Amino acid sequence: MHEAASVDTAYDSSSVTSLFRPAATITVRVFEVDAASIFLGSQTVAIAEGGLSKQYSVVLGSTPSVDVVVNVTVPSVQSSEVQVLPAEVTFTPMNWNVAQFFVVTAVNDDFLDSPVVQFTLKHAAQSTDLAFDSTALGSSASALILPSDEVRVFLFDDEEVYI
Ligand SMILES: [Ca+2]
Ligand SMILES: [Ca+2]
Repeated sequence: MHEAASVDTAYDSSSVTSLFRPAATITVRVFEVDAASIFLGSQTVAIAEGGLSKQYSVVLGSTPSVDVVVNVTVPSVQSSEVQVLPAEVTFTPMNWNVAQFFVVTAVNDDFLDSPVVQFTLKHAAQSTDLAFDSTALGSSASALILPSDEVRVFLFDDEEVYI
């Protein structure tokens, strides 16, 4: 009885209304589905020693909230065979839909490496807008850079083949 009386006292007190204050309501947070995307304009590039440079475009598919840096990585074993400039391009919330370009040039050495060498340029993006950050996306990063984060390079040698 004593305990019941105590409960009754609580229900009869002025604190009753405080139990149903707006603080007891549920807060619902809706996260916008961000269709962040980055498009590369080519999947393959063919270059030759002594030949012209080739370029391919990169552009964002949606507006980032802050700057996005897209970089390109040349395989280390090919770093003396090919030059890709610039190493990175920066998109801002203002110029995100204006294409920028990576320029690929074969280094004209005096050695016969192989009649044609194939390798892959890898691309990644960094931003504090995490929807545009390859590292932050982890396994979902493959959906960020489209149609693929790789550009295949065919590098033709111009040295004579002596038999
Ligand atoms: Ca050469
Ligand atoms: Ca060569």
